[in-house]
Amino acid sequence: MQCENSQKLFAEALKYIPGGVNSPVRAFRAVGGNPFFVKSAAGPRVTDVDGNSYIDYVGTWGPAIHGHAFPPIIEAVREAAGRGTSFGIPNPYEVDMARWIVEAVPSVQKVRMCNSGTEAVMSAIRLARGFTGRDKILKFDGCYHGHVDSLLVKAGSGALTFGHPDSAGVPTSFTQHTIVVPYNDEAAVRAAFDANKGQFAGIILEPVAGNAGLYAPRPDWLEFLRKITAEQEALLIFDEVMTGFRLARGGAQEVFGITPDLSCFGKIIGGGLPVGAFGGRSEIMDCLAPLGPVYQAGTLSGNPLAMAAGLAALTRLTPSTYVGLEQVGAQLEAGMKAIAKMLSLPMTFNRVGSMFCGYFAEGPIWNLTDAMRSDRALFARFFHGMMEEGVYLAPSQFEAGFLSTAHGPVEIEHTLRSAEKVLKAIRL
Ligand code: HOZ
Repeated sequence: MQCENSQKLFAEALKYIPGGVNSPVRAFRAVGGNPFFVKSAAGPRVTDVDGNSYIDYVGTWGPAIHGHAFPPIIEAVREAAGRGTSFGIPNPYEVDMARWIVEAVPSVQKVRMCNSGTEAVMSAIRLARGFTGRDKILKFDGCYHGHVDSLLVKAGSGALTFGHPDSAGVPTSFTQHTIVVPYNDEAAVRAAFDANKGQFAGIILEPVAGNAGLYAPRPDWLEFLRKITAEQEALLIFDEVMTGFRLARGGAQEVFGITPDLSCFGKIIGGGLPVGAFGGRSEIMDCLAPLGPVYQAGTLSGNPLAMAAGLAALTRLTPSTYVGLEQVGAQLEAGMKAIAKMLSLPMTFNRVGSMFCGYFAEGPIWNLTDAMRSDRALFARFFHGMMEEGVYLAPSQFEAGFLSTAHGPVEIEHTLRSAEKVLKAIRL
């Protein structure tokens, strides 16, 4: 495989950018080697600056639900850009976006736009504290909610991949109000509430945990969290930055039938442009400035390009989108499980709709401790073997894979053929 141009760019990037990347998850340090540089992307594929083309399961870490360079998004951005790229004054797209989200997600009566998932979560936490007058937040190990200071405690994603789940640079006093317990563990949540009576502003979680690989909520887990937060007058905050509009039009909360108090969004709602949003019941959202005392702001919030791109993406999501994604996901899952069985490989393939992760470990995998059992050296060999076959997975065991409407039977068959070949070659 030719990689001269990518290597040259990476050497240059290393001179000016820490680690050569603008977000750690793009680095290949957990699997070895160097990242490639993208020249272009279309549909289910990315093409690098050396001309190698890959079926892409990163999907820009979630936003690309329609595949890359989706024509309606490109057109919408072009049209919006022609009228100006930012105003710092309200624009009509913001109203359309807010209405669209409120109509799609019944728990959201009002929504505020911001510029990233991190900002959405940071703001939702501040709002929960302002609304309840309490400081403590309960989170789960392996869940990642962006690089918010107070939530970089036993965090997933790059923080976990690169061995810093509790980031340096965050004063202990910033995290003293963050209590962390294992995902899918009711007893631990009960004990945390008992030990901190009347002090929790809320619980924040990914309703499907997608930042330590992927694990689903156990049956009744989300119902339990809804019940205990209501009893304890704490808020239930769903981080749907990944799952929102991906698992269903109304996100994971629609799939599992739960009504959170606050929800955080990002990724898909920006159509690939920088975006975030958080929303919930009016009585909570109206605590935000300028109506209330909780301050939150942003020069580029509601940016017309991001709103136009996001609306182009959201308005193309139909019931058949999710039926199609489920079919493709089921084909991938069945194929991967059959290969593991045929090769007697200890492998667990977790999938919820169009999000998935294969662990090199016996299942079930319900939390971070389970996920940590995966053979990461084997994953690294699998990752590079798949790249050789023209399939790009996230360069870490602790990330979810994403399917798009542009992935079809052709891509899945190629992926399965490649996986069988690579696994046969590297199996222990
Ligand atoms: N949630 C994404 C990965 N788990 C974030 C991507 C990034 O950190 O760049």
